[in-house]
Amino acid sequence: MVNPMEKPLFELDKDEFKQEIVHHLRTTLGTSEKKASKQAWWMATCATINQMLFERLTSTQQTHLQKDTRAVHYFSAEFLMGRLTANNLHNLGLYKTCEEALKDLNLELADLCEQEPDMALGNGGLGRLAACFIDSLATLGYPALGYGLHYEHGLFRQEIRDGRQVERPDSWREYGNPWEICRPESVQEIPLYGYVETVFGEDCQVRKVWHPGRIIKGVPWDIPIVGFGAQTVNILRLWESRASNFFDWDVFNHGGYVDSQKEKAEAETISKVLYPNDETEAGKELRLVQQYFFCACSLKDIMRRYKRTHTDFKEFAAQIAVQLNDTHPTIAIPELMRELIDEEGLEWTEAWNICKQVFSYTNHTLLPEALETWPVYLFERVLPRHLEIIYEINAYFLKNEVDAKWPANNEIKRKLSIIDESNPRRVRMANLCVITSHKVNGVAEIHSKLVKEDLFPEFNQLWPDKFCNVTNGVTPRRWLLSCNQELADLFTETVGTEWPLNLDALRELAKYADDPVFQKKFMDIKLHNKEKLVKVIKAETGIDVSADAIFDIQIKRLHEYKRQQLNLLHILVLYRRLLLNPEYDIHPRVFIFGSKAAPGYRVAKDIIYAINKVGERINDDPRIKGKLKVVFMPNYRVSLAEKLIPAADVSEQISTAGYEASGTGNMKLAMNGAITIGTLDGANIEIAEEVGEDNCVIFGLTVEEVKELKARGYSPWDYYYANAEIKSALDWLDTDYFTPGRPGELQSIKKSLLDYGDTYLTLADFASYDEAHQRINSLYRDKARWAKMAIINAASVGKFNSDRSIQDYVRQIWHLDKCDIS
Ligand code: GL9
Repeated sequence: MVNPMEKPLFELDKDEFKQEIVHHLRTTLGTSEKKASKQAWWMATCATINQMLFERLTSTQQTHLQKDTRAVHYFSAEFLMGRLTANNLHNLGLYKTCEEALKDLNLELADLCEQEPDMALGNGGLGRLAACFIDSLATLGYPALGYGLHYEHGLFRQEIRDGRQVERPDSWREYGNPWEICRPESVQEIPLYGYVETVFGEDCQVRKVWHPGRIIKGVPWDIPIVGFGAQTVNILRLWESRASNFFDWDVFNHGGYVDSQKEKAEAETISKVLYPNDETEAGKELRLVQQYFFCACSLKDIMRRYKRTHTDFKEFAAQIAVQLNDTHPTIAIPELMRELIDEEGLEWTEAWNICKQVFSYTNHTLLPEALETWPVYLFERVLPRHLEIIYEINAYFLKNEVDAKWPANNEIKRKLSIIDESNPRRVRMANLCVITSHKVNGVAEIHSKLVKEDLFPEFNQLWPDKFCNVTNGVTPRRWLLSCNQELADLFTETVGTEWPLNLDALRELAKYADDPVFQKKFMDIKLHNKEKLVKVIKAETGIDVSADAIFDIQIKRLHEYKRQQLNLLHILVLYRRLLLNPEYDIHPRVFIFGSKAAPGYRVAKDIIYAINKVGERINDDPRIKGKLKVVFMPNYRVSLAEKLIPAADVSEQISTAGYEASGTGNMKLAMNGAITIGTLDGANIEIAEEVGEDNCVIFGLTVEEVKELKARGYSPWDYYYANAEIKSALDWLDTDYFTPGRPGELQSIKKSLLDYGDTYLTLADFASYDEAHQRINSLYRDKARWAKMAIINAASVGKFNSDRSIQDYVRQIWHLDKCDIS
């Protein structure tokens, strides 16, 4: 069916599209129709798409320059883009044209799209949020640039061997990537290491001169970001590190060819790999160097652009907004100070005033282990001049702000200081962010409240207007239009073509929530998506599952606070019930997991192992007659999420209240008609408000109750002894029932839940979680009731469009104007 929302934006019809693809196959790829591999056909298709993309890219960049627009610069160590082919086609309005052109060539577009490796330059929610945000910025027509790192290897590929996670390198650009453009004309040189000299000028002024020990070259790669409707094409600029020619020649001329190669390898290490840690600070020198490298390149790039139309810095803050995506790019603050003072000759106060207006900071987590701090000695060695600047900012802040408000209060000073005075002394990046930024936002209502009240209460007293909330969102173009085309077509038929831009338009669907004809259409699509997933599961894991079962999905990074172990414990209890009572009445259920663990996070990896081992036993047990299946999908990533989400009946959002800042998978699943089983945490709270408490299943302790229980003194043993099912399930893990001949292999999970105190209150929430699952079971059996809930979910999540998030940022923080592209 031709999608009626697709207005042809370019006068390229099917036959011309076809000709262009063949043309590129021959001239760009150097092959022929007879010999071409699928990969070559995919590349030729991308080259054709690029023809149209580049035209728009050029006109956008020219217009922004001509109109001298204010722009936001989104600084992020991660951009989890996934695949771009289908998305670019949808946003250009050319998906169906391309699909038909390829059909004429006996090719399937969807099949060619599978050739594209994911661009996995991020760990999880934080990186994917950045990707959704740059899509929305382009869609809404705001001048914006994404700035980040061009990692040669993105997040590791996960293999499962005998149930265990094994990390393999990801090589997303091994055979070239058609979406990136190298820009050698905008290369930057970045200093590192060395020492600082104090110089007294003729005017008796003291100047600081940094003599770096090394210079690294930063090479920019641009990824065009097409907005939906393709008016604006912005860029994502990613920096790759190389050895600077200057240093190479020096060593080379002294006969040091081998040394020069070493230098080259060292320089290239900087952008080699993405750190795979999610919500934990790595604390490694290379990580600090990565952060500095991309921030310094980006700021120099901003300066270069600014200077095309300005001769002084009076307009700088009016033209430039920089958003710091978490503390990872904090080093941009002292770097801009250094540029303005040391390189451009501004006065300290002048530079500081500019920084305060330019920067704003998004906090993404309250977990203490995620708050970045760097040892002072490391800073001193890698970035000596920046340390001096930080000391100066700190002294100024403690004297003029802290001492003015709390005179002679050393305790508060110690707490708010950028320097943590313990041994070794450390630089607190979050404090530097809060002190400098004009706005600090959390990512969901509850999270923003906790940022103010629990994380930064004194800063909030100092500057109450600084703190605000911007609830996260996701782009409905990727997470509905592109990944669930049948449902998208049904929505377009029902409410018209506007919903990918104005997701609130889906509210109309609620009118049909009780209509049996519409319910059937909706649920038939869900069934079809489940049938497609059944095949993927079989191909990836060899496990047979039935599309008639409830597909219950938990997909997210593995972390104890996200509580995959709670899901597992419940599966064990269900399994036991079925063994004890073969008549135990439940609707068949498939529990599906997708998750990567940080390579150094032992318990997380043990949980993956346990899920796989418990799954093997359950899936092979004829006694339970297929009522229960457990599937662990290897290598969870964006492109796999696009297959799982449209097929989900139940969305597991079960973090301990107060720990998940927002979550964004929760939004994508609800958008595709899954019912949330969730705690009152992060954006779950706002989702429940939007869809109504009748249309989701809420359980567990609230933030307040979690705090109270912890204050009272929580003992997991109480629950272990009081609840016989919990006890039996946990004791089972000590046996060799799931790991025949190797007892004790699953012990660490029981230990973490009992001996180590169950930090995330898994056992405390178990009974409530179990009861919630029984509600799910009975709701599902009422087919009409379930269909109605699913429809209302899809109809009610307009708020979680990332376009709305971006409008909130614009209104509260960036103050940008839209720019029409002629
Ligand atoms: C996270 C939070 O944990 C999520 O709850 C939130 O939705 C996202 C986006 O705001 O940010 N913070 C964080 O460090 N990660 C998140 O997912 N982890 C990474 O992706 C590295």
